Amino acid sequence: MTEYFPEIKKVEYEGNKSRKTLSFKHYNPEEKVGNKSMSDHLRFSVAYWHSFTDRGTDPFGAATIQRPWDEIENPMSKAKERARAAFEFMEKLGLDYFCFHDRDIAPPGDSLKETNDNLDEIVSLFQELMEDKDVELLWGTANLFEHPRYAHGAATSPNSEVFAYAAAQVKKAMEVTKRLGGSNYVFWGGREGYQTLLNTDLGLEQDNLARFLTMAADHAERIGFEGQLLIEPKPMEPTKHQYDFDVEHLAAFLRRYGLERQFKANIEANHATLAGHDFHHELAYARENDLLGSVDANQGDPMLGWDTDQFPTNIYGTTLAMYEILRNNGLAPGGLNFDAKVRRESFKPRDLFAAHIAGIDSFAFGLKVAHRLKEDGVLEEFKQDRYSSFREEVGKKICQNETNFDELESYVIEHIKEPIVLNSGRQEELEGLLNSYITTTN
Ligand code: XLS
Ligand code: NI
Ligand code: NI
Repeated sequence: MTEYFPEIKKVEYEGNKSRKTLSFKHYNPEEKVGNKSMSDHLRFSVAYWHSFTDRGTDPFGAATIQRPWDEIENPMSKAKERARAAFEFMEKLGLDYFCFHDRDIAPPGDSLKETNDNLDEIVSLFQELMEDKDVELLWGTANLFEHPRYAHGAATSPNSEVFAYAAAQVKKAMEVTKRLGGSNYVFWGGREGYQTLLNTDLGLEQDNLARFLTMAADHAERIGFEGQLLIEPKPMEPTKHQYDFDVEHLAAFLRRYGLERQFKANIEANHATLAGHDFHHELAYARENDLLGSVDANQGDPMLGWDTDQFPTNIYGTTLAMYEILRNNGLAPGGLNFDAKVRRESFKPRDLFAAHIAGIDSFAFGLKVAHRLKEDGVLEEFKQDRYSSFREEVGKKICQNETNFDELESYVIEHIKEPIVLNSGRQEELEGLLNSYITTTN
């Protein structure tokens, strides 16, 4: 059997004293953190598009990425070799899951029928490889943004034939996701939005998006797909304004169209920052709204204003993310998908391994810190105390919806002595405390 990455051996856990770059310092899959193993907490997944299909082009430059299947000309043979190499990669890293778009894994044909046949052939190979390498599918999705037919959008295109084509494409993508035993199915509406309101019927586009998602949920039920349906918010890029701007917009949209029970959110760190939030905010907001389904784990560059999709290495960020995820009782059936790509200057296969190792270790480290923080209960205790006035007297009445403005006015006149005494927010003290948890050896 061909070995595609002979220079890389199986990546092992060596502990945090090791300086061997291609080893895990923190991720020890079987090690228990609380009552679950690290691999059960983290459910890491590789993103097929960035890691195996992307070529490292940018608006100014050609492909730079070097991969063992580069020289193969025939598109189907190339797709097969790429798949075999991808599964070797996952096995060597001990990754349990992967995610894909329909068009990442198989080349398009001249008609939808031919395209679907190509997809089916590759999916059969995936079935074999998944069994052989013990890897599962976290989620599948359809690429509804690359082909020129989607220039004006897919479900929100002004052209009804494009809507129909997108529906047919999603139908097939859901069916192959089911065939591969996918735990989730994702909708990311990169072109579901607008560039200018001068040419856009906002009301019809939003209604059509809801119609599309309703049909998709119905289809999932009809074919017996039991996975979780996820929508991935992103405020912009490629479209100027995208309808699933952030979790809050998504929550309002789902409730407006009665879809809140069928869908959850797939939250991407770099999309949160593009929306002017931090990752922590989006996770917390989703958790509070019972929408936290899965995570696209990456990070942006604070100096650059776009979706740079870098591997997550900021341990402060991964700690806070894992804190929210633990408070959510984990992500399953969702997981942590590395929707991240190596820089185009990091073009060797070794870079792809090193990038995943850095991301995996950053989240494993964050998990361990977050677990201690949660067990000790320091932040939650502080919050309990901060809001304690809502558990007694007038505060209790407010929370039990048992008062009104008239009564509150009388309460102020009769009982409140000014100035009202406030407690300090103690932000810096808490930040120092968080740092002390991060710097305590894991
Ligand atoms: C793009 C998105 C995309 C989705 C899947 O910014 O992150 O990669 O995750 O279509
Ligand atoms: Ni993503
Ligand atoms: Ni993204």
